[in-house]
Amino acid sequence: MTTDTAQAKAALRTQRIETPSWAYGNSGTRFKVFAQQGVPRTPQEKIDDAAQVHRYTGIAPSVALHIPWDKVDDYAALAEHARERGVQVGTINTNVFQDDDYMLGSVTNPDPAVRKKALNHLLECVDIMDVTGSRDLKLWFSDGTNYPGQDDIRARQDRLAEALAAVYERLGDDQRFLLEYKLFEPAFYTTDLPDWGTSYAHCLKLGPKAQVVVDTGHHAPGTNIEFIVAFLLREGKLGGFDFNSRFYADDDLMVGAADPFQLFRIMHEVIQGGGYTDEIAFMLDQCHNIEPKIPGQIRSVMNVQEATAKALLVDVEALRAAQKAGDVLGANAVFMDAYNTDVRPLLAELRAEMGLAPDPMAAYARSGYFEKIRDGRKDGQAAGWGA
Ligand code: LRH
Ligand code: MN
Ligand code: MN
Repeated sequence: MTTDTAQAKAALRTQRIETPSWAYGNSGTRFKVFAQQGVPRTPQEKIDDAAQVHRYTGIAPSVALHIPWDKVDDYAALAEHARERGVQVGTINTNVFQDDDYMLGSVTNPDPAVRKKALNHLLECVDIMDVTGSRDLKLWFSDGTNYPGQDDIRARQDRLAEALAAVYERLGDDQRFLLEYKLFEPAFYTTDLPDWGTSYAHCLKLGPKAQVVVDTGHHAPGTNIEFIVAFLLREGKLGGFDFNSRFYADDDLMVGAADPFQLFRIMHEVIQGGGYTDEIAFMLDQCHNIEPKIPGQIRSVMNVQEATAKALLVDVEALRAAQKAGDVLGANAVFMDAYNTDVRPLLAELRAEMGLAPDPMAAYARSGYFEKIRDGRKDGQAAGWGA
């Protein structure tokens, strides 16, 4: 390993990972939501919990909101609350999937009144961004059909394009939207934005403020996600990630839990493709159904950090030389060498240099914060996924 660890550490100091407000609230599957002790009762308390993740990792300084799950009367005050806790409000996530009106779709619904309602919500979310100072609007649509013949596939694309153009128009100079795709669920026959190519085509037509976001749980099993990342970065169309991991479908498990090697391969493409910058939003999109939530987020942030550290340790010079020489096994060995490096001592050292405890999980456990919220938040249960 000839790569300078000081260089890797300097790069790791600049890393920023955004945690999602909904990870802190109760969540579950469609079979059962298991309520946990001490979960936040308000958006403010979700931000308080997110601030704990930043406090112990040092690299999670913003929290994404989901509207209306995090609806408040005064977003300026909410942003101020975040600043007081040492974090910022980040991406604003839209929600046009939890209203009876959206049974047959939101912006692609055959009924123009429903389309209008959905579009109004998206535009209201941009109003919120103006107040919170958020740069990114995340758009995910549950739109699609369950049965062949149910609706016109091309007409739905037209309706989608029309709504996206209206949102694009509304964006300020320093704002962008990130367009998310997902293979299936809740629609099972067609999904109106099923893959990166569809998202890319819509974004390309609109311009630079429309970018694709890759949710790592939204692909068919076996999909080569790092190829998608490499391609989108090359085209200047990768806006960010929703990180999580999956064994089967959109499992929303902790990133790096199911397949840490995949996460390493993705981070390798990010770094080599020039995507290790603030221009790319590195977000978590997860639920902690059976594990405690704040430690679940801390562990996830650490998993991304570990994969990043390994990717930063790839001896790129040796890799390029082997690739150029057609040395298949040599190139693969350089790659695997970095992946197989135990970066935990390096990260512990980095944290000490940053004035943090070397083991964020242990430091949080010792802090007494959980006992405080368990005892203090007794009168109510927070809105989270499915609220
Ligand atoms: C959809 C999704 C999208 C939503 C979030 C709660 O599966 O990934 O990003 O906003 O889950
Ligand atoms: Mn997502
Ligand atoms: Mn998802």
